[in-house]
Amino acid sequence: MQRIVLGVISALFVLLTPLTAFAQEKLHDPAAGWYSHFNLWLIISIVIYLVVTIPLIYFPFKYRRKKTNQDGAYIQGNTALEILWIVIPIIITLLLGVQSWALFTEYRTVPKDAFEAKSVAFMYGFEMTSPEGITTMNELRVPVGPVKMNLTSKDVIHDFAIPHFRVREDMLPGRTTYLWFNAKKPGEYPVFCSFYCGTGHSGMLAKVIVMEKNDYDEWVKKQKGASEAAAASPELMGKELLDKSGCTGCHSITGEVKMGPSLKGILGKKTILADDSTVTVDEAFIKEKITNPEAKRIKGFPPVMPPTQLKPGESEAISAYLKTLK
Ligand code: HEC
Ligand SMILES: [Cu+2]
Repeated sequence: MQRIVLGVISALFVLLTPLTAFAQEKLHDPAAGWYSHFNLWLIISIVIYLVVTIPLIYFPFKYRRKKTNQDGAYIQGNTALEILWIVIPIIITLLLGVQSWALFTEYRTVPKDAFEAKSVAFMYGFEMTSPEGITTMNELRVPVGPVKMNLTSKDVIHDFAIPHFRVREDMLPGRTTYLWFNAKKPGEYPVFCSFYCGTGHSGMLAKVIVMEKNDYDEWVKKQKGASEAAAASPELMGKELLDKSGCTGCHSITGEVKMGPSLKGILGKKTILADDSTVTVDEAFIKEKITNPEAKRIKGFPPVMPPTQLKPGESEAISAYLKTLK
């Protein structure tokens, strides 16, 4: 009997060791590690399911009472079986534990040469900053390769999730968290907020755009050129501010109504406030609306516009740009 037990245990080890080794080798990419991890759990779960379910169905037929007053067999226990069903689960649990730990470590250990970007969440959007200091809204461009994201939040708890890369991490006000992923193929990958954060939560959509290294470098050059041009012209600076401050996530400049009213032709327009009074939109109103949106809510829209802190001259630049939108 002992021989059988020992035989089964060593067979299990022989079977399972290559599996962990295989998983280890693929772990350079957390997403790939996640696949082998998932598959291992799936295989083990199916085996356990069958080991339990097949006898469960078969035994009631095989050992059913065949004559009335038939006595059941008197079974006192089976040492070998008991050892087996203690030892095998221990081995399986240890194996899954070691695997999980290895995968967790992979998720937390960022490769040294990783591209390092930053995202700050707010109600409702993601501000992204590239290592070169270029800020974009709800859109992050990265070159092919490992990417580390430093994450934080301006207001409430959000969560940065990229399903394609099998990563997600909470974004907490007052604390910086991180995640990393291996962006292997150029393309666009959706980003979601996966922590319910308020009425605009479902609209917190962004994307990671993975580019070839030289395409990325070219994009960086172009952005730098654009911000130099913007510094020379308030209209251009206003346009850039509108994108950078997240306004365009909620406001179109084309007349289309998104989360908030369109900003097209807004200057000089009469607007109805939540208390049914009417105001004419001028530069002072726009400045107040940006820094303290609470004060004058517009009728017919949810009161979700967040306050934005502006540097001197920025509100004037935004108004200058809005004037150009006829
Ligand atoms: C989360 C979405 C959101 C963001 C971000 C946002 N707004 Fe708004 N905005 C709204 C909504 C909704 C309203 C209407 C309700 C209200 O007054 O709060 C509004 C109203 C306005 C109005 C008044 C419009 C009118 O018809 O009179 C202006 C001007 C405005 N926003 C400018 C901005 C600017 C500039 C920014 C960027 C600094 C910005 N908003 C950012 C949602 C947003
Ligand atoms: Cu959110």
